[in-house]
Amino acid sequence: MSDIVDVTDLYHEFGEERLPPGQRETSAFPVLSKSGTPSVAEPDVEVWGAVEEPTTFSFDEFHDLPSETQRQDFHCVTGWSKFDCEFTGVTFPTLAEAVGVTDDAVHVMFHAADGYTTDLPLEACMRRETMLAWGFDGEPLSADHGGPLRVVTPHRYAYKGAKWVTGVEFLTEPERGYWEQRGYSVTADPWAEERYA
Ligand SMILES: Nc1nc2c(c(=O)[nH]1)N[C@H]1C(S)=C(S)[C@@H](COP(=O)(O)O)O[C@H]1N2
Ligand SMILES: [Mo]
Repeated sequence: MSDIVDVTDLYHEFGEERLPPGQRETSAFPVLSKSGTPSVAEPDVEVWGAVEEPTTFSFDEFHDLPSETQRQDFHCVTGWSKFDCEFTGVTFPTLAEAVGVTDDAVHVMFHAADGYTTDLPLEACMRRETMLAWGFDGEPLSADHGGPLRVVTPHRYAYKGAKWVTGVEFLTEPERGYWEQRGYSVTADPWAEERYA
């Protein structure tokens, strides 16, 4: 894998240290799922809402969009951070460009095969490091970590990254996802320790 885009320095925008406050670094990659690993073969990715071209991508069509590999950090709200993860996939701005986001879009809801949802303001998504990833460290992303396709958000706590993602909904009004309805932060900036709302 050549030409890895290193975004591990993005913390400069948010804080002093690469490791956000209250986090400890781990080399392991724990699995956190609300209800186990669903069996997902090759999901369609449906994109709808405030877009010019609502589109359902087959996994192959999605895979054919322009993609890249990034070196990223991963921060779980329960207190662990894993540095230097290599994720391969489609950046959120690339997806947004493909469907044509309309001017009234302000928020995004991600939908997943296990019923999980998570929401973010549009501007937190429209960043290169928000990716829909199918590869991890040069291999297909494993099922436990959200394979075939998951979202990663290295600038936000990792609950913003829906595993087994099946849908991206552009919203004209904010709505709350699974953990956000249960008291977790909508914005979820790790350097501001935005864990709870
Ligand atoms: N579909 C789905 N995505 C999910 C979750 C989940 O339960 N279901 N858990 C979230 C949480 S709380 C975290 S910390 C990360 C964990 O990703 P990992 O299991 O690859 O470490 O996935 C997030 N995405
Ligand atoms: Mo989490």
